[in-house]
Amino acid sequence: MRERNFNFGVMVTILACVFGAFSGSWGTVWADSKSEVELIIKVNEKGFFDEKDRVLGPKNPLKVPKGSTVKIVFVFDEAVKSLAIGDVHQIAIMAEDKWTVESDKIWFFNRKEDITFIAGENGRTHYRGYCIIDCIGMDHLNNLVIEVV
Ligand SMILES: [Cu+2]
Repeated sequence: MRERNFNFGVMVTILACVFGAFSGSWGTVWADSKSEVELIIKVNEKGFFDEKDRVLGPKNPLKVPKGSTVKIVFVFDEAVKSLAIGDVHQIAIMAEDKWTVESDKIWFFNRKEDITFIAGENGRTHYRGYCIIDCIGMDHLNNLVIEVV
């Protein structure tokens, strides 16, 4: 009887571990909206735009909840008729303490890249996004603003 109970305990522990591993890998599905934020940002020679084509910048900052995992998907959005269709962009996000994360390059044949970070980690309150490649739109791709709220 004792041994049975012991085995049952082990089984529960194993199940708990398996469940824990699964819930971890399915975190994106189960997480509530506050802990995970996904933003899609279009990048073109005119600047950074949200999904509704509103220009993003100091007058229209992105706001992300403190402590949330923020995934930003940068999408290459140059018009086919524009010279900038041949451009390459690579976006860096820098916090006020100079902590930086960079996307991989986006261009005509690789249109989407994402970055992920924890909003407000180490007391950070805001981030700035800019293209680190000399491109046609470089004067407009220098002031994406992300505020931690
Ligand atoms: Cu660029």
